[in-house]
Amino acid sequence: MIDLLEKEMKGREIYTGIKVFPPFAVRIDGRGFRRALDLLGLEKPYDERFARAMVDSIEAFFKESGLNPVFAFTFSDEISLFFKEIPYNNRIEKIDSIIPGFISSALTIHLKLEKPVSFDSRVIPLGIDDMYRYLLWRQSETWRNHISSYGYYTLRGTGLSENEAASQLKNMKASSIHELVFKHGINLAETPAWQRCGILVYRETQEKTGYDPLRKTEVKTQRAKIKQDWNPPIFKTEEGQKLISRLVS
Ligand SMILES: Nc1nc2c(ncn2[C@@H]2O[C@H](COP(=O)(O)OP(=O)(O)O)[C@@H](O)[C@H]2O)c(=O)[nH]1
Ligand SMILES: [Mg+2]
Repeated sequence: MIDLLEKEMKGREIYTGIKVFPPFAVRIDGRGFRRALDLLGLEKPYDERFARAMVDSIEAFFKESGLNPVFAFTFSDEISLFFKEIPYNNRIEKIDSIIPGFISSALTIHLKLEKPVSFDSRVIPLGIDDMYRYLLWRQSETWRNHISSYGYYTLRGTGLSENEAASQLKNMKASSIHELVFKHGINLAETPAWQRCGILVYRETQEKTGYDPLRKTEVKTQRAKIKQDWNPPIFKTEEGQKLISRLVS
């Protein structure tokens, strides 16, 4: 009886067979973070403590999740992680639940939150070459987000309501937002690089020289370290292209 029931119920788990062919990216985005972060009294539009908590959560993912992303890119409340391989038989259900679950938990710890948070998650199949183009897209979104969020909070600061600021912003060109923000004392070309270009996280192997007391010689060892790059190149430049092709290969 129970066996039959189990068989029938297992049969209802109809999405378990959906899989992705690597390589792929996973993008997660904080759910309702506008309100959630408002409650924390974070600096607007960018708060370094929040960015640090996001990046430290990614670093914890590299070190402690048992999964092996090639690298990750983050700005605002979103994270893209890139994979060439993943356990769980490449099952979408597993990927889309474990990754946002891990990051929600890590972020809760790092920000010492008192209310729960969540992330949505999607899987994006990408060829190796598409990874670069995907990154170009997310970095241009980083730049657009940077301009519009400074514009938005500058307009709010002049006394406009949320709706007024949002609708006025919609009708403004990037160059007039630059001008407006500049009049209020902020040069958008000189804000911290991570706000303009995002943050990369990846594994880096470092050569370390140690001393072997038995053989009485110097020895070189490879050590993997997680690197947080808060000043990544603009990906569409030659330098950026080189870095990304090194990371994906
Ligand atoms: N105060 C503050 N808010 C941030 C920061 N980074 C992201 N956010 C908020 O997170 C939101 C992310 O946008 P989106 O995902 O579209 O909105 P959501 O649906 O509210 O998560 C932004 O609108 C900001 O309000 C930060 O560094 N400081
Ligand atoms: Mg969000």
